[in-house]
Parts: sequence; C-alpha cells; structure tokens
Amino acid sequence: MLGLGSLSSVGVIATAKTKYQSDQIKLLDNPKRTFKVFGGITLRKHASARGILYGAAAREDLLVSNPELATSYAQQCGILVPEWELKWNILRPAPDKFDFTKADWLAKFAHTHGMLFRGHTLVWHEALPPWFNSTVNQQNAQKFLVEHITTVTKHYAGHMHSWDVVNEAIEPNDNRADGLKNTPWLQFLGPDYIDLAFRVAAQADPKALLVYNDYGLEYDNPKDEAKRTAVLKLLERLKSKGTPIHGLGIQSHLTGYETHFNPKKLRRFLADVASLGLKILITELDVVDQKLPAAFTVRDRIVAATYEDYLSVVLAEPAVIAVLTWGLSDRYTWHSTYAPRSDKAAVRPLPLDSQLKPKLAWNAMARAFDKAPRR
Ligand code: 9MR
Repeated sequence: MLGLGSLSSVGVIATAKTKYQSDQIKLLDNPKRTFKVFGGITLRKHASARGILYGAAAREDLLVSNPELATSYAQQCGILVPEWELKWNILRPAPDKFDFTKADWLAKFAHTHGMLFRGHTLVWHEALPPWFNSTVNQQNAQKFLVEHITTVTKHYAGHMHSWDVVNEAIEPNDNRADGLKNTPWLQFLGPDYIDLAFRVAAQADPKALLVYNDYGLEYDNPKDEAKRTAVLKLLERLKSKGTPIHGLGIQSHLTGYETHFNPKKLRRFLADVASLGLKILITELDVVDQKLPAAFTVRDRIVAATYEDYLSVVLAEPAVIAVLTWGLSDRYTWHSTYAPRSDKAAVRPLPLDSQLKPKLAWNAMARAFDKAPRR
C-alpha cells in the first residue's frame, strides 16, 4: 500500500517529468520558424524538379473506399508502394496458392496515374501467413523462398521500379558476430539466405533496383550506431561476394520528441553506403508525435521541423534518389495503433491532415526538395 510519503514522492517525480518534458519542447520548438514554400502544388513536382522521386505507401482497401484519398495520392505521388498487399500473409492464402488481386489493383492504379510502383517486401520474418510455422522447415525453406521470390518478381517483371528484397534482417542485440537477426530464415537457411534472395530476384526481374531495407539507422544513440555499423558490414559483405544488390532503404520512422539527431554522423553513414556504389531510398518516412503538445500549432511545427531537418541532411547526399512517406494523410496511419498519444488525441505524423489538406510537414518536405542538389 502507498503511504502519504510515497504518494508525495510520486507527485515530485511527476512534476519533474512534466518539467523535463516542457524543457524538451522548448529545445525542439522554434515559434519563429516558418515553412514558406514557393511554386509547385504537389510534392511529386517539387521532388521531380530535382530529379528525386516522391511517393507514399498505400492500401488498396483505403483507396477503394476513399475516392478523395485516391485523388490525393494521384496528385502528390510519383511512386507508390503497397503497405500490406505484397507481404506473404496477403499474397499467400495457402502454401500452394498466390493471390495477386489486391496488389494488382494498386499496380494498375499506379500505372493509370503515371506513377512508378515499388515492391515491399520479399523476405521478412513478420507478416507471414498463419500456415507458415506449421509448414516451413529446414528441409523445405529454400524451396519456399526461391519459389516465392521467383513467382512474385516474375509477376511484375519489367514494371517494378524497385524491390525491398530483404527487410529488417539486422539486430545487433541478437549478439551474433555478423549482426544478423535470429529469424526463421536464418535458422533454416543460414546467413547466405540474403545473398540467395537477391540472386533469385535479379534473375527473375533483371530491371528492378534491388534493395535491402531497415529501420533504426537515423539517430545518434548507441543502438542506432550499432545498427548502422552492422548494416554497413552486411552491405560490404554482399558487395564483396558479388550479390546483385543495388540500394539501401532507410525506413526513417522519426520521432518528433527526439533530440539526438547528428547530421555529421548520418552524412558519414550515407557517404559510406554510397561509396559501395549503392543508391539510397528513404522508404517509410513519418514522424511520431507522442509526447508533443496537443495544440496543432506547436505539434505540427515540431513535426515539420523534424521532416525538414532530416530531409535537408539526407537529400544533400546525391545517392539518395527517392523519398516515400509511410502513408500520405493522417486519416490513416499505422501510428494510430502502434504509436498512439497518451492524451488520445488523433496523431498527426504525415504531410496531409485527415481532411487531406497539406500541413506544415508538407511544406517542410517541399522546402527540402527545393533546396536539394539536382540529381
Ligand atoms: O504499417 C504496416 C502495418 O499496417 C502492418 O500491420 C504491419 C505488418 O504487415 O506492417 C506495417 O509496416 C511496416 C513495414 O512493413 C516494415 N517497416 C515497419 C512498418 C511499420 O511497422
């Protein structure tokens, strides 16, 4: 049971926490900062004027049921990536069955609106179908992997801008010398499953840019530092054995409340990746708005500053060819369930608000594109 003494110490801790949070907001927020934009009314145009691609993740069910959301995608995006529809759990209702209906709908939507299409993702340890665990084992894993990659990449061969061939395969906390995450693919096939996946994809679709995609690479803390080091080592190993890998996808799920952003370290990492002859794509950009004040003015300004500061650094590296946000409008975002606010206010992590109106984050992105060196 709590005595009065401990109640008051809870109060002291709570007050200290609130004070810390408001000091942090003062550090993050500059009320004088404006996000003026000149010209162009679509992000697609701001980006393409510099030879950069802008696009977003989309879901078939949302575009079908929200025609006005679909119109916003058609206006703003030069490239589209399915958020769900190319994952194993959607594509493979049964071990011997592929269902491309939803992904094909999105491919057609992209094509109709003159957008490029990118694929996410061929090899991941999440979003696997319910039959996976009871069906895939050490004996048949290679057959399943090769058959999956061949069937799916062939289906879109010649029409896919790029593929996230392998997603999130690094985890320094799993304490392996090679930095690999302990996934079913690693357990069944050993570390060479990554090389195998890229080779099979390259054979089935020689035109697509083949990408390794990961998160947790963006900030200046020991965890991200270890991940950057491990990812770089993986890329070096793959390049040295002639694996057909062409790019790194940096997911870029950013945090508005975070202050440990170090442009110098990030720039060094990007340059190291580029020096391997790889392109870089920002694949899943958005900004968590947890712990930021509820008021839209302050919240949107901090989120926008996070976008502009990050993109200004990243786009200064000429190897960065594309920026995709993980969604387009706050009307739908994975943050509503995965990173909700404690005050239950609706989250605001994306360039358009829930009414599809551009927010300061939109301006921030347009400004970063305008400032970027031409590719
Ligand atoms: O945003 C996606 C969410 O709606 C899905 O439930 C989840 C599982 O399919 O995947 C989310 O997208 C993830 C992406 O595929 C890989 N990087 C992290 C993304 C957010 O979790």
